[in-house]
Amino acid sequence: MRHDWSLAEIEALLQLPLVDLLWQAQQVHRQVNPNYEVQLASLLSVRTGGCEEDCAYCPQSLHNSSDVTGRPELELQVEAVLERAKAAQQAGANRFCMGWAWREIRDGAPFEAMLEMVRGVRQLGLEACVTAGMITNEQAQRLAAAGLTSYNHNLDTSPEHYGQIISTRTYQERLETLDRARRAGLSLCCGGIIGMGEQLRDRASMLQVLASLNPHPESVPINGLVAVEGTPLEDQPPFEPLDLLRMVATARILMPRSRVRLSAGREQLNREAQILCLLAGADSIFYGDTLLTTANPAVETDRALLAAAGVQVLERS
Ligand code: SAM
Ligand code: DTB
Ligand code: SF4
Repeated sequence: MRHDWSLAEIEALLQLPLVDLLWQAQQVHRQVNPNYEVQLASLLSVRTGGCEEDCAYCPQSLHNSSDVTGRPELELQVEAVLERAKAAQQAGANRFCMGWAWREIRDGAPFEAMLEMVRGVRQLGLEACVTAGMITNEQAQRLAAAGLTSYNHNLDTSPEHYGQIISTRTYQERLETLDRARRAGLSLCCGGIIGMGEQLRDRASMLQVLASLNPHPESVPINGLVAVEGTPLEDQPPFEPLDLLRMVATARILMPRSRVRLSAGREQLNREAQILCLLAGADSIFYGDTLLTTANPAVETDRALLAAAGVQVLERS
């Protein structure tokens, strides 16, 4: 397990002839996941929109004119959220991820409700993941005590490209949030996005920061930008599916034991591109017809995809 990958090494991996990159990644993947088990993680937006941060990709930012109104307000609806978790479990999910469009967690009734939601999801026997912005040490500890499996906080892009994407939160603050979650004993879910105008070097640089974390994040979501109308990135050209495949394969090589999650952007990948990702190292997908605010493939479509690929669904982790 290495944490000292150089930028040059990672750039070289990302630029290998595709067949060679896939072969290397497959060897690692098959060794750590011989049954090609894929974890199904369902997402629910508990608190949608109105976020103070100015993330250029995000439809939920107050700074963007994207319309995310009309979503049910679930912040204090513990029972309604747990009903959704049960439904996700019945559909086959084994991880339930909940999102809050917040800059940071603030103490108070919505946070107490979040803790209840985490307890409830864990009682169902599901893994629970929360993504809700920056946290304090005490909040991280309370989440851990409630049984939270994992805290999601993405790097999004490289330190070098970051200034083009977000101005209201620093890269260093992100790393500090990750450190607080880690010190509270939480697993980390941390990854990023491609297709935001970054160079290959930026992709390598983001992967380098991820792989330098010790231990590696237990879960690494690789997102392709969903270019949403009303965001500054609405006119970005679509990401190249094979570039997403290269990110997945390289993440698998750099972080052999991490769960590499094929995340946003699957609606822009055909079935064959997704199967290549499952072959090259992705061992999790978001499952359910919406991500937070945008569309994800239908459950039946994903069942058919997994069957066509011949992979197994992870029953219990
Ligand atoms: N507010 C919290 C935060 O930023 O940490 C949690 C929610 S935020 C929506 C979670 C992650 O979703 C972001 O860090 C980003 O990586 C991803 N994301 C958001 N909008 C996206 C988009 N349009 N395309 C791809 N990924 C996106
Ligand atoms: C992650 O890396 N991707 C998920 C999850 N973690 C929270 C979110 C994707 C959001 C895509 C845009 C939307 O649906 O709003
Ligand atoms: Fe969106 Fe999270 Fe950024 Fe808020 S902090 S704008 S919810 S990505």
